[in-house]
Amino acid sequence: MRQTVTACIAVGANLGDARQTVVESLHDIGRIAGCTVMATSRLYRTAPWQAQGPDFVNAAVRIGTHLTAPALLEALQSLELAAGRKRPYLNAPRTLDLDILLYGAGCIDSPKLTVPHPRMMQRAFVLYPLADVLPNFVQPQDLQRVQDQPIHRLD
Ligand code: PH2
Ligand code: MG
Ligand code: MG
Repeated sequence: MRQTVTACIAVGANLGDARQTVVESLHDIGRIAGCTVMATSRLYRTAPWQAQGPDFVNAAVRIGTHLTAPALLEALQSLELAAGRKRPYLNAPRTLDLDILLYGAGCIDSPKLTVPHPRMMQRAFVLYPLADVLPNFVQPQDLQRVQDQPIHRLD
């Protein structure tokens, strides 16, 4: 069997019952064959960042997975589709967004997938949930750099 890789996924939604969809997606990720959820973050309400529409609910999950990064991406996109995800324009409001932030120590630069996620260090809505599931990765100065971006814990 392939070795287990630790991966972190950002979860976001700002259409429909965003909180419910995010919570369900955390369970759904654990049901993907070859994925085991190791930690889930708290939930956060966040202001849209370079995007339109209502506030988001954001979270993050750390998994152990036997899947390759492209296979993991495909499985996550299936969950987005099942949640009714449409892509009418860039950063449009969405029922569910699942982004691979980290895939082990891997660096991937393909047309479909860039890992580590290229904008993750600029976004409070990524860094606060990520700090919950991978505390040694996010430094206090990383959080300080994004402190002007509104973010509130939901639970
Ligand atoms: N996702 C984006 C763009 N902007 N803003 C917030 N608050 N939360 C998101 O998940 C988000 C965003 C692109 O995926
Ligand atoms: Mg995204
Ligand atoms: Mg995405």
